[in-house]
Amino acid sequence: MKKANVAIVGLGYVGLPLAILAREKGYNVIGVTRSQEKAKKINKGISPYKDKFITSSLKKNQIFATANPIELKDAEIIIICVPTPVLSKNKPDYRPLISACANIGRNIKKGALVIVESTINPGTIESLLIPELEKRSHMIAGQDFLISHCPERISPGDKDWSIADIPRVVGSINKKGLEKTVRFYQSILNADVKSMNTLKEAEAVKILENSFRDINIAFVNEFAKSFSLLDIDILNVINGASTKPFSFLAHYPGCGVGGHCIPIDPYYMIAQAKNNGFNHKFLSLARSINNSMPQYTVDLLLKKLKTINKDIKNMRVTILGIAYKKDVDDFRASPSFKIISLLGKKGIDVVVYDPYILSKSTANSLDEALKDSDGVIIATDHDLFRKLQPKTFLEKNIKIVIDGRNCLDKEKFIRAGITYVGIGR
Ligand code: SAJ
Repeated sequence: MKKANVAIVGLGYVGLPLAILAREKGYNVIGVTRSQEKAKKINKGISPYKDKFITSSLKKNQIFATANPIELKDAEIIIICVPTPVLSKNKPDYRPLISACANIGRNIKKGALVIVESTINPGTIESLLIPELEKRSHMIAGQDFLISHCPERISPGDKDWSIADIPRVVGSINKKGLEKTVRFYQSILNADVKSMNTLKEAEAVKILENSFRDINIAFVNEFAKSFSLLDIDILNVINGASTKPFSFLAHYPGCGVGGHCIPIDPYYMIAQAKNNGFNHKFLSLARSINNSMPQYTVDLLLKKLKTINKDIKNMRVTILGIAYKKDVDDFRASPSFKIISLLGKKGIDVVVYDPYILSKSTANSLDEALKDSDGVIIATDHDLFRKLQPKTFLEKNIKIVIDGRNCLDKEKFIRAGITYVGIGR
């Protein structure tokens, strides 16, 4: 059976792996991106960002990328994977999504199925996206075109969970849309596809699951602050609690919560609920706890730097890690930036190094980054940093290490005479 023409709108960390997977499964795939340069790279089989899966797969599964939305005209399935960030004051920014819907509306063919993967608030498709699509296409949703929501679930850089293995949920405008959407995902995934009763339920699933993660991280971050005053190592306690085979799910304290999902999605719900007269106190509190972790980490360092008989303005500090999580080159909402800014405000000379994110404003090597440093903060637990040994610091005469990701061997560093401080350990 001829496989449908599938168009993926948005070729970032979500859209590109999906485009490759659909191509792998035999669909004719067009990738639509705003960036001509990104389209050119992808058409040459070059991944626009560092990701081993993408780089190797693009060569085997060539997709056609374009910056011209008119190429959507032959697509039977159009999947929207554009970012849904927040504006200042953490208000949802739906502009990329509205713009994508406008482009789709102008080019969509009758009978097409639109699937939204971007993370959105419950009710957004009905209240915002369908009106935009109908206005631009002069068609009627549910009749002339179908629309569904299948919230993206991707864990960038996660070797254990590739996009094809992660179960999904689907909600749609009607039964026909639901069946068509479920069939499509069943044809590309090796995982279950669960049908939700409504679009809103599908939209709510993602917001709930990511808010769940954010509050759990805040929970352990608060315990980390409290346990550190009792000289209790929270990592050992979490490992102890993890022996409970039910109703405990380990999360880990750190110098902050970054990325394009976890620190963003709760703000979507907070804003939407506020419009409906409900105040998500718990989500807001969790967000403020997680947002306090960069300052908490810097305070740990400043306290130790005071033991050095040197004017703080003549000090140099090394930040190891810019990426928001290990072994990726994605730095969106990374707590590292807040840490760098807080230290800069103290007049401290800050040197940054991240093997995945090299630029003219960062050191080009670990050796260069550690030179003449008075103290180090590990802000990302890249494998390279997890393997660091005390001697690497001692040979540079660095005696203060703040482990913002609790990824080093604490006892070994303390035995080597290094002042080691973790987050809650
Ligand atoms: N973090 C902690 N403590 C934790 C876990 C994470 O401080 O216990 C921090 C990380 O350092 C990072 C941020 O939170 O800065 C986000 O980490 P993440 O592992 O949640 O990474 P993401 O943003 O790639 O999350 C994705 C999400 N997937 C989708 O939104 C579809 C999330 O729902 C997944 O739970 C997560 O991957 C995952 O499980 O890996």
